[in-house]
Amino acid sequence: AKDPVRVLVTGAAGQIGYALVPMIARGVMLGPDQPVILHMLDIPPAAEALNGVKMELIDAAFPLLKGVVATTDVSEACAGVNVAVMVGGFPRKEGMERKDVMSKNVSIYRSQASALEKHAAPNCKVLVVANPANTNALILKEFAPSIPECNITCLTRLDHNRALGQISERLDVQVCDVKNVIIWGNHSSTQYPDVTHSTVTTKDGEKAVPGLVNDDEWMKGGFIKTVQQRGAAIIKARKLSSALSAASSACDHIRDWVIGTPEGIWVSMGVYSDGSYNVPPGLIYSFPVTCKDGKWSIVQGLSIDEFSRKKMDATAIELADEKALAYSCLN
Ligand code: NAX
Repeated sequence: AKDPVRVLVTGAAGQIGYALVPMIARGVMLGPDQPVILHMLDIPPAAEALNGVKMELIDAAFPLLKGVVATTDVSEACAGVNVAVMVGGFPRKEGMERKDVMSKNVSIYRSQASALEKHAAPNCKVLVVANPANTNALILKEFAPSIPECNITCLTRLDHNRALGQISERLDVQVCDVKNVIIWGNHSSTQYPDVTHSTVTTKDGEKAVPGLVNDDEWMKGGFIKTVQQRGAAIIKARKLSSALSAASSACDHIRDWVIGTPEGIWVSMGVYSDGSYNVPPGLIYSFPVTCKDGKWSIVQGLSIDEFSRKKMDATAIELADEKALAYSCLN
């Protein structure tokens, strides 16, 4: 039998946490033969609720679940973890300035970076979900210099999956037959969902999505907007933000990273830019990646048209601006 993998979920008493921990305990994230030990962190006001989640995990009698740590102590939460999913953060409340929210999250991600650096297993893989996801991941990277930068990522897989979903609905094809959409940039409304290179598997082979859709106005307008604004649409409908889709996408992100992407398929991940596609280095930016042997690499050589270039640059500018704001909160 395999040794258990320790998976940290921060903000585990929250909405996404409640959807995510049972998925992890069922093997959705790391596979049906991989035992796990869940480490759940939340803050003291949520300690009782967190303990309730622990009780439910015990009650569900998951065969793969070999232990549960539920704590409000960051060091204890990070001890020996192999995977860290950072869902905890400070939400934007009505009337709050952008800078105030940033400042709260910078201080959270700064201290959790140090705790991971000190206590996590070497080679721990980190996924930041909490918003502003890209910039929280960047702060985490800056304050955990001993964690290899390739181990620090943020979630744009939900946006990626939303794009697959929209194409599938539009073309009335199975979502599993749609592939290779791209989310470029920030997990925010400036993200650029790009279908230029995506294809659909049909009985007559692979067909390019732009040709099948054959509606430039939709691809450059309605489609992009729907994906960008999907989070807001969910809030409007549910009076709560996306949770099950976020949790499921976080599992997809880690699973593909650890186990590898299928041949011929790429996915979107927020990773530290190396300057590929002329995206400024020093930002956590969402790129198309393939994964193998536990490592991601950016898909190279895709053609970028003028429309795409503009969108990719605009979201990079927003990220540079967020980075500057985050740094201004450090003093
Ligand atoms: P909730 O408010 O339900 O849960 C957040 C939890 O984090 C709470 O239990 C809170 O007590 C805890 N928390 C706060 N500060 C903490 C700290 N310092 N250490 C540990 N835990 C702490 O929010 P939820 O709906 O679960 O969303 C969580 C985060 O995901 C938010 O920042 C949200 O904006 C972000 N999202 C990111 C998405 C993505 O695709 N990257 C999509 C979904 C979601 O909107």
